[in-house]
Amino acid sequence: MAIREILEFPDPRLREVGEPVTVFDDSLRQLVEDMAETMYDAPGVGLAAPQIGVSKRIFVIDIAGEDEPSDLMVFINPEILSLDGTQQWEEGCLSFPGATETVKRAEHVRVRAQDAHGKAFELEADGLLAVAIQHENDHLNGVLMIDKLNPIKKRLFSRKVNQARA
Ligand code: GNR
Ligand code: NI
Repeated sequence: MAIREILEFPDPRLREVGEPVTVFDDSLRQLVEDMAETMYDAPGVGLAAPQIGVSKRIFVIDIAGEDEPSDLMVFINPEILSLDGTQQWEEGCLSFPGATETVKRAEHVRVRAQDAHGKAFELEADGLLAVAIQHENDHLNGVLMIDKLNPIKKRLFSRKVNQARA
């Protein structure tokens, strides 16, 4: 187990499109464990492999509250099957530390993915879980939350990111 360094915007590795996972072996499961440990340490509700410099189609999510037992979800080679409705959520991203902004996304998502053993599953989500799935899936395509903002919010968000760094 190891905590990995989280890359920050504008690291160009955050813009790469992740490669599908083809081998489900112990080294993959070690990588997933490192991702979970890094996410819990941050702490964050999700983490995508490109955020630790691994250009693969893998993300982890845990939206359990502070007083709830942890509930790690692992998504490998995810495919979004459907998106419905809209919702706005105040989002943060570990690659933009110290800043949040409201992002418009689908309210309801259906996703198919594989677990760390290669077993396929399907999931329907709404609320924060749906937001997190869309946010993490975007990372696998080199898309970041700043790309989802209109020009005014983008300006505000950039200022908050720079202030948090100063
Ligand atoms: O920790 C995180 N919080 C969060 C809050 C609202 C919507 C999405 C997220 S994901 C983020 C962690 C992260 O950067 N994942 O890529
Ligand atoms: Ni993020």
